[in-house]
This record gives sequence, structure tokens and C-alpha cells, in this order.
Amino acid sequence: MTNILYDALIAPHAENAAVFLDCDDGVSLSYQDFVARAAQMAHVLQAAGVAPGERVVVQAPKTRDTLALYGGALQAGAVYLPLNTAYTQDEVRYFCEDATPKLIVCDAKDADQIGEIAADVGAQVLTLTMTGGSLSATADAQPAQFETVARGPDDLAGLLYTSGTTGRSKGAMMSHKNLLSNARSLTDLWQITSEDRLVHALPIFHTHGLFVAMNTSLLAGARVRLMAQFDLEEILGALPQSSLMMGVPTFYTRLLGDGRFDKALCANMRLFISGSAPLLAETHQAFEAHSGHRILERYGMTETNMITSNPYDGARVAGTVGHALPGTEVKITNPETGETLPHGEIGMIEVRGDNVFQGYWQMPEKTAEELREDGFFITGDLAVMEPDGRVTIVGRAKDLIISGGYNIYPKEVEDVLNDLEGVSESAVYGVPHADFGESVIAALVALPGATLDVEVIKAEVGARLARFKHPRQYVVMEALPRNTMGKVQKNVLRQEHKG
Ligand code: MLC
Ligand code: AMP
Repeated sequence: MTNILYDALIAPHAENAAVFLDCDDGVSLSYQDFVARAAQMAHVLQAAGVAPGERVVVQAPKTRDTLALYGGALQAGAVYLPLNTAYTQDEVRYFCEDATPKLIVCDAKDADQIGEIAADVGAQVLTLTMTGGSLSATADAQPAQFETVARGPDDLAGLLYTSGTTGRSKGAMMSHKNLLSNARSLTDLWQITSEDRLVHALPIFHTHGLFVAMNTSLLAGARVRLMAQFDLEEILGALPQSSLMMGVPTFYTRLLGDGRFDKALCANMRLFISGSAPLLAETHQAFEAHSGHRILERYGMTETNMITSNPYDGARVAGTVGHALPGTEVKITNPETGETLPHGEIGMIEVRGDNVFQGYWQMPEKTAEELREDGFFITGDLAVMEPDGRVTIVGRAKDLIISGGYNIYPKEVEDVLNDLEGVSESAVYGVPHADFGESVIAALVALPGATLDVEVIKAEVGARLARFKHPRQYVVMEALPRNTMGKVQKNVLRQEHKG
């Protein structure tokens, strides 16, 4: 039976004895053993009552079994729903209530709290830790072959939540076709082969680490040094044996900040790729001076997978995100009218192609706001396009902060702050940060007669929002700066606090 993503990424490796994953504990897992492990995971899913099209929520550490679970979910026709390990119980509850999974896989340390959520949504819970857990133990007892569930191009393979500028997070529905078409384009364009050895230090709960890095590696049969998290020492140690690295800009500024990072260390490297946040031109230039490599910058979004990339062979121009990927159409439009703009004018990036998602999970109105009937998705990113199609991002029409590659929607943080006792209103905004690119600041105004205790506020925010979303600085003001229309002037706040 056909299952287009599984058949392309995993099935071809059933007899491939080459190494797929080199793990932190020294274990090297072959491709064929990975295929067998994925089949065991598919049996676990089936036994847990996960029918084709049903969701599996995964908030777990990054291990070979987490990846095998992803493979097993594809083989069993399930919809894989990974969650940032930093999310709080409040956040996880929202995703589970919205997506109604049949199974939740979590870290053993969270099992009690997740158990309450699971009971409320009618899901089972299995655990996964760095060294084991009930998922792994259950999988051990399963057969190493599984009859692949048929899935067509439009069937869902993944559901990835992304926050929005208004209201709660939305689940982006990714089909088999969306993921496979993008993996194929990227593997071709970046010339990834079974000779490649990838340094994989990204989390596997987002598009970048899971779909861009893992799907291309699987498609090409590349060897992956799977690191549980970003660790500078581990990366410096792995580079001499590696050929490929994918990272967010923070990875590259951190490498540059280490005196040991030099050309000799990168002698075996073929390609460094950056994305998820803007790479400063100065980082691009300093990186070339230190390593002899011009970073290849690409641009994408959860909803669309990758959209543009600098060329592999042609000019990798610092500060630009390159050209539309093959099979992907990009246009720059007037944000008010949707009309296509002439080259050189700043407008909204819109994108269409097999890479573009199927819409937001159970949110037809939100889908209609961002995905046009003719198939173009409105990204919220502002850019100019040159006559040869090269795109340069110049800003965002959406109120979004990107810190170390993680998205923080000010509205979500402001909603939490505005709810707190004594707070009249708040404004959350980003300022430049040397390590994370941007960092979060909150301006607060107290209700008449109230006194705000920032320590209390921090504790309340801590209980509700993932750590990376927390304001790193609070400023208590008499009033927020507003323009004549009454709109809060975040640019004024940014100017005042950018130091
Ligand atoms: C960690 N912290 C962060 C943070 N990451 N705070 C703000 N922004 C972040 N990104 C917090 C920690 O909780 C900790 O809090 C403190 O910062 C210091 O942690 P650290 O040890 O320095 O952080 P580290 O673990 O090294 O993580 C930094 C990082 C990580 C950059 C390696 O954030 C990361 O892996 N980012 C990649 C994100 C990613 O994959 N994005 C792709 C999205 S997909 P405390 O308690 O100590 O103060 C997408 C589409 C596309 O965007 O185009 O790809
Ligand atoms: P996410 O919603 O997490 O998928 O983040 C997608 C957003 O990240 C995009 O809409 C862009 O704003 C931003 N982004 C991704 N890659 C780049 C890049 N190379 N340069 C600038 N911004 C980027």
C-alpha cells in the first residue's frame, strides 16, 4: 500500500546497514535498525488505539526513540504533533484540548500532570526519557515489522502549533505532500547525499529541526550526529567529522564567539545553513572570515515549510534569503490590496506551492484570513524582490519577536500580564540582543492606586508561559506612548530601551 512520506523517507532503508544516528550516549543506530524501531513504535500506536488520522502529542526529550516515534507515526498513518519541551502545563492543556490526541508521550517527570490532561481529553499516556520510559519498554516487546497504513498526498502527517498575533495558537495542518515536496526540493538544492554527515543540534519539535533537517537526511540517507540540545563543546568536537550543519543564527554567533572556531576545524565541512530568524550581514561576513564558509541562508515558516533559499552554487548574498524554491511561487504584494508590486518595492511575501499547508486545524475563519482561495499564503513578512527573483526580508507586518529562533507573540504575553492583579495595561516588544537576536521587554502600567511588584509578576508569568517567552526586563510606566489614533507606539518603546 502507498504511504507517500513513509515510502520515500523510511521504507527504502529497510536493508540499509549504514549508520543513521550517532547519539550522545555513544550508540550508533543503523538505518535498518531505525526502520525496525519505527515499526515497533507503529505497533505501540496501534495498540494505544491511535487510528489513521488521529493525533499523537509528543512533548519529550530528543532521543533516537523520539525520532523512531515520528517514523512510527508516519507508518501507522497517525498525525504527529510535537510540542516544545519548555511549554507549561497550561500551554500543553490548550494544545491537547484543541487537538484531542489519542496518545500523549511525555517526559516521565511530567507524567502526573500530563496524566490529568490526558484523562480530560480521553488520551493514554506513555513516557520517554533520555534513557528509557514506558514507550520504549512497550516498543521493545513489539514485532519489528508493521503493515504500513496507506496515506495519500493530502492526508495529514503533522500538526504544528504556531501562535498568532490575535488570540490563541493555531494548529498548522501539514500533509504528506507538503512535507515530501519540500524535503525533495531542499535535498536537491543543497545537494545532500548519503556521503553527508549532519550536525543536528536543533530541537525536533519545530519545522527546522524535524522537517528540514530530519526529512532531508532520511531522504538522502545521510548520517546524523544527533545532539540532545545545543552544546558548543559537542559541536566543536563534531565539526571535523561532519560535512553539514543547520542552525538558527544564534548557533553561528555562538560558534564565532569561541576562539577555537577556525578554518582547520571546518576543513571537512561542505555547507552551513541558517534560518528561522534573520542572519545579520555582519555575522555572515565574520563567519566567512573565521571559517572560510559562506553561510547559506534560507527562509521559511511552519505553515509553508521552506519558501526561499540562497543558491548552492551561485552567490550567497548576505542579508538576503535567495530565490523561491523550485515548485514554489513567491510574489510581493501590496498588503492592503493584494496586488503584485513591481520589483524593488516593499510589500508582503505571499507564497503558493505544494509546500503550503492545508489550513489551521478546526479554524476555517483563521485559515481564510491567511490562505487565499487561489492558494497563496500571506506570510506576514515584508520584503523586496529583485528582477532576478532574489528576496530580501526587510521587516514584519505581524507583531512577532523571534528570540534564538523561537517565536514569541507579544499579544500572548500581554494577555497574561493584563490579567494580573493591579495591571491596567501592558506592551510587550523586542529589542536587539547579541545572543538571541531579539529579547523581550514588557512595559506595564498600574491601575490607579495599585503598586506593581515585579517579582510577583515574574512568578505569575512563570507559571503560565514557557520560559523563553518571559520578558527579560519589566519597565513600569505612568502611561504607554500612543499615537493620535490611540495605538501603542512600540517603536518609541523600542527606541527608549534598546540598550
Ligand atoms: C533558551 N532560553 C531562551 C531561548 N532558549 N530564551 C529566549 N529565547 C530562546 N530561544 C532560555 C533558557 O530557558 C534559559 O533560561 C536561558 O534562556 C539561557 O539558556 P541557554 O542555555 O543559553 O539556552 P540554550 O539551551 O543554549 O538555547 C538557546 C538555543 C535554543 C538558541 C540553542 O533556543 C534553540 O535551540 N533554538 C532553536 C529554535 C528553533 O529550532 N527554531 C526553529 C523554529 S521553525 P534561564 O532560566 O536560565 O534564564 C521556524 C521555521 C523556519 O522558525 O524557518 O525554520
Ligand atoms: P515560525 O512561525 O516559527 O515558523 O517562524 C516563521 C517566521 O520566521 C517567518 O515568518 C519569518 O518571520 C521568520 N524567518 C524564518 N527564516 C527567516 C530568515 N532567514 N530571515 C528572516 N526571518 C526568517
